[in-house]
Amino acid sequence: MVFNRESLAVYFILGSQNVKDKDPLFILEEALKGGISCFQFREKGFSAKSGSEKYDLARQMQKLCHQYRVPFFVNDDLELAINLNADGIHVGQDDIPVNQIREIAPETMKIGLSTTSVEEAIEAARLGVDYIGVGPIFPTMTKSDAKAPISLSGIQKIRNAVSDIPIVAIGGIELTDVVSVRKAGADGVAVISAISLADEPQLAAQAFVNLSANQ
Ligand code: TZP
Ligand code: MG
Repeated sequence: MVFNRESLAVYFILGSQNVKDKDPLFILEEALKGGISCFQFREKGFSAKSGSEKYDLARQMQKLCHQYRVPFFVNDDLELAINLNADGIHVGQDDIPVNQIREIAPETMKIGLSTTSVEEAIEAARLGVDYIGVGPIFPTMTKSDAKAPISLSGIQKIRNAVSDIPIVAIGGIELTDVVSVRKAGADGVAVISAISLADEPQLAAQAFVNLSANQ
């Protein structure tokens, strides 16, 4: 599966906890039809699946992603990522360190790391991760322990500090933010609720894709 900077354009993230009245697999397929460029399975929180239920959902999501030739990332769970031979793993600052991932995971597995400050971004670049997540940009209802929003100026500061590392911006991003987020220096937007809670997830995804073209 090809993963590069362009893969970050419309990076959709989903777990079963992020849906209301629709099946997560249905939402993912709609988003894929809409043209998302990357996907991350993020099963988190009190209602999150675990064990074989989590594994089965991940496997089905991976299969869908690959039908649409979209890279499949796993959040946090390195064992799951390895068992599925996922295209990538995404970790936060408090998760398994990047150097440890490299010791255990196949060399081809891409690594994404969440950052909220210039210092964290510089360290991530030094570690040579494949991309950094930057945020939260705006307030978000989706992550209960999210840090304070860093706004568009936070993206600019990080972009200036790390030169060319691929950046995906996350946190409270809506359709109307795409152009300004890209202008601030991000290579793409990572979204959960703007697609997962949309009445028509395919149309929402498509709108993100259209707004991201020519950026
Ligand atoms: N990390 C920082 S903000 C966030 C994560 C996982 C949640 C993003 O969700 P939404 O619904 O796009 O604001
Ligand atoms: Mg984490």
